[in-house]
Amino acid sequence: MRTLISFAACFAFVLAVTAGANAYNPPWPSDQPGGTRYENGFEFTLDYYNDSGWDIGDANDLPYEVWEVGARITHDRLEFSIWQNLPKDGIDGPDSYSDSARQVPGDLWIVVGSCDPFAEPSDPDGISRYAIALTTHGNVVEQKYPGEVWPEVTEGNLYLNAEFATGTYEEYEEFMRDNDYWYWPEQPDGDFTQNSYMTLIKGFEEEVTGRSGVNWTYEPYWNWDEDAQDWYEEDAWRITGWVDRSAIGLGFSTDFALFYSQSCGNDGAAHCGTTPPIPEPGSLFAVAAGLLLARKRRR
Ligand SMILES: [Ca+2]
Ligand SMILES: [Ca+2]
Ligand SMILES: [Ca+2]
Repeated sequence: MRTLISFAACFAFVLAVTAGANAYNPPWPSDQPGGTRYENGFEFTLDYYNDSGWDIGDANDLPYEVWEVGARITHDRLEFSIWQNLPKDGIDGPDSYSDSARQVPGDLWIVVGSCDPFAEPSDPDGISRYAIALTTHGNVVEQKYPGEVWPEVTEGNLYLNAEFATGTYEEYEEFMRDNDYWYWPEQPDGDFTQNSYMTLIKGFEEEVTGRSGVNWTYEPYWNWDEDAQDWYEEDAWRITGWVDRSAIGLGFSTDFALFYSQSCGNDGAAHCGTTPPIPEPGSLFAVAAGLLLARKRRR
């Protein structure tokens, strides 16, 4: 029963487009996923479009979709940007457990010390994992976690040793694979019947305030319509924010990974980056010498 309901929800789109060949072969960017886009010093990793459901119910002609996740490294901060389409308050639609459930955005997961967004925290390997609450929420996917009471988290705050919930819908990967649809990234559990992406914070050891922040902006995304062979604007929300590098131990020449998925856990998107190396003393000297020279010339 769960399977049937979930197909009616997140997978309704698959039934609608199965007849069309190459439904996931947009002309641009042809190198999704793993393609890169640059904007204002940000580097974005492009996810597939439409590796998630659309038409999640007649009332909401809206897919569960994530298009890209990216980062910009400044001296003090890691800044992030996520382009996806759920509004902050979420929307009502069916899921595997109920005809009407609230689907909400997930939280941001940050792995420091590895490019693998699913790397387990490990002291000897210098890998740690952090979460930033992208919305203020508590126990929002209670259908999957009956009886559990999650602590409330606050939009923009940083959480240490956070526990993650996984997706609400089941068998997404299996269905996509069996129907030759693409999705990315691979989930880490090797189980094609469970949506094991990290979605929402469901517990934590420590809450850190004032070291991170989140901002939501309505910003349409250009999507490709395979049937019409043309671009169209999709309702979308962009989530941007920042975290102090020192708050997450993100030093020089260090790999990090960002991961985001909505509460249904179907479409996930990941980005890997590396922070710049320690500036060499020689280059600092050159900068200092240049400044002195400039001052001397101005005199
Ligand atoms: Ca996607
Ligand atoms: Ca899985
Ligand atoms: Ca994806």
